[in-house]
Amino acid sequence: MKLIGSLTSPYVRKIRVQLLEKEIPFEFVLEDVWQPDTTITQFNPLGKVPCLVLDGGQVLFDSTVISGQMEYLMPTIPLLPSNPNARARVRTLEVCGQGISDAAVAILLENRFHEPAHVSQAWVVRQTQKIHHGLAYFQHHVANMPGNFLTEQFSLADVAAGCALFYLDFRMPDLDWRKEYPALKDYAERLAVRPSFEATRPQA
Ligand SMILES: N[C@@H](CCC(=O)N[C@@H](CS)C(=O)NCC(=O)O)C(=O)O
Repeated sequence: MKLIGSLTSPYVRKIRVQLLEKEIPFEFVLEDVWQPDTTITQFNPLGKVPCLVLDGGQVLFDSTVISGQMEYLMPTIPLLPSNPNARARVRTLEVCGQGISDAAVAILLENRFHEPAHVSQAWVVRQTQKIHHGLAYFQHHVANMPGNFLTEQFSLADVAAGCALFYLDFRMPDLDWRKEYPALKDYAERLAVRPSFEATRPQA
């Protein structure tokens, strides 16, 4: 099985963390989708990573599709509960993590593709609000959970949340989210020491 991605993408990291947590071996193939000679569209017509090439040759893209299919194909060390309601709760939290990453990426690209004078502040504010609302939602869940995670046990929700929180550290350090969301600070410390997160820290 081959995972195509970059060392900085929060979406790629989500799949790397998931596969490490599940102890599934995979080949990691680096691809810079921003280079003109990228061949990524051979795998994903949308030109995005992650893409997962299964041993039989089938290609999956979009990290949420990949994460769900990995749980289905490799049910040992599950990161999703079997109860349908509990499962939907975890997947909704996973998408919240995804959305925080989406908002941070949208801000990054707004700044990357515009001269400073043409950056839309209204757009940046809108995306920043999504980040804050997502963080508040996570904080609410962590604060109401007697264990250490967003739900009863470590799951895809925590994988996505960790990838989003650490992506904010990496790309938006000035946001300083730990000050405003102290319960998430402790939560992130618990996630950061997991070998799966340690092994996948983003590198510029
Ligand atoms: N919803 C997608 C988002 C993937 C995504 O946006 N990946 C970025 C890397 S961080 C990318 O490849 N961007 C290239 C582009 O937008 O053209 C997922 O969850 O996999």
